[in-house]
Amino acid sequence: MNHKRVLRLAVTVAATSALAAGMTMTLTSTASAGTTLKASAAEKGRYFGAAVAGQKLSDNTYVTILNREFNSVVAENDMKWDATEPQQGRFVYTGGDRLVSHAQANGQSVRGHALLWYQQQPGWAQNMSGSALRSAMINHVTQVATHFRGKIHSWDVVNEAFADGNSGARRDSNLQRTGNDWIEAAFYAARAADPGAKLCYNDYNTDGINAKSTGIYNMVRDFRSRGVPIDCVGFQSHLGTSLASDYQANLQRFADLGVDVQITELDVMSGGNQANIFAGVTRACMNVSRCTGITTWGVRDCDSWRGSDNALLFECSGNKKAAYTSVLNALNAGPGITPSPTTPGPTTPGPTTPPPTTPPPTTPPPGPDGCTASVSLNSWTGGFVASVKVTAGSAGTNGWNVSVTLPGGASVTNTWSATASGSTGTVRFTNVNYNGRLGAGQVTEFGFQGTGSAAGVTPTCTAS
Ligand code: 9MR
Repeated sequence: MNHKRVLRLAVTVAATSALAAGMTMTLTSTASAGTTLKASAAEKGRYFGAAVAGQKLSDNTYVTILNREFNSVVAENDMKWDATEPQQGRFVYTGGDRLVSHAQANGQSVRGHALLWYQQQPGWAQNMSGSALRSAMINHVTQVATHFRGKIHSWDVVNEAFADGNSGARRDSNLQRTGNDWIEAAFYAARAADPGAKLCYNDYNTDGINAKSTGIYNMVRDFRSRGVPIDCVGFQSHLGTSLASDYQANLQRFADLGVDVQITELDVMSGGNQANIFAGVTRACMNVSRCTGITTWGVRDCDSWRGSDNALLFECSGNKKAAYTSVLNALNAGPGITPSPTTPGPTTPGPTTPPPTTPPPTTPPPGPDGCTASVSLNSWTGGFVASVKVTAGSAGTNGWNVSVTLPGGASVTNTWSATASGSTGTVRFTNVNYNGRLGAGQVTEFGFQGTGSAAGVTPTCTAS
């Protein structure tokens, strides 16, 4: 993304310190006793995290602060598509695994960032389009989420898919051009690969109620109403010299949709307001019971992608800044929460497919009655999205196919987590390589989108 750099305000250190000191006095009477960011956040049922650049893990000053202050980490770059699949089908997990090991050794949870993004794609993906890109992208989500299965607290499944400005629309990208349903297809694939991870949509310039955040809000509301497995929304919060007055109200309206919210990439332009803005963001999170954690995008000013903005909580020397104190005080003053389970969407829960690397223990024999299928439709004038649930019978499946006979005039335009043969009349959907093998009674889901009407369709499942 291209953030506009705002001119840094010249403000004396004394003025910044005075602000922080004032805040300390106001809040001490109600403050709890946490003395590190992670302890104070944990007392209130939240995490406090930092983005970690792999090469910094050999810097002692950096690692000392990271382990003392933060109980969550996210890879600044190491889990992105260009890092994890530099050539199609060749997966590299060195950087991501190193961060996960560091986190496990130091009691930190891990955010995954980011399965799909229009930036930092490997060259081969940048050059792809259409159904080839759609399969490659779903395979990427499946493979990476499967590799890190059980180790990730929350995944940024899709990053920065909405346009800046007043349109409230999706951003144009090669991913978007594979069909508007690419985001939900990614969430279904991520859920199937790692059912235990919270699945988030993440974006920037969403720091208040504006056209972009409203576009995202409408997507999340739609996903929740149709049972698309989304659990959380990340607000990056790369901030300038002011904080929108409706920052908290914006978090709250998303939380009211039944998703968790998280501040995922916080950094703030230095200057007179820095400490206040950091505190304002922290207070907003504390005041929203579904705001489960805050991550700063780096540790020290000199670790930040924002270079001379001095946008973080620690000086390069490791000293705590006034902004650090203001965040700590806001954490200590805030109300606590007991993290609640994600409210399931009102329609279908997420699919519970076992990961592709774990086949059922025995090879089930084929049988004509080996599976059943049911469909849930979301229809509008002229189109529909169908979510199909496949349930294996008592013998399990090696593979499956589902036939659907569409009414005249209806046509399939997109399919995810299955391969379609035909697009009109009787359309046959066959499992893809990672969801064909199901143990007895196990369930997987696939979906398709179409034009026309699919009212009344009855899917028939055959196991192989
Ligand atoms: O901090 C990251 C920087 O090291 C990379 O060069 C850059 C590549 O585009 O991405 C930065 O992180 C971005 C994050 O992945 C998504 N939101 C915006 C972040 C800052 O650009």
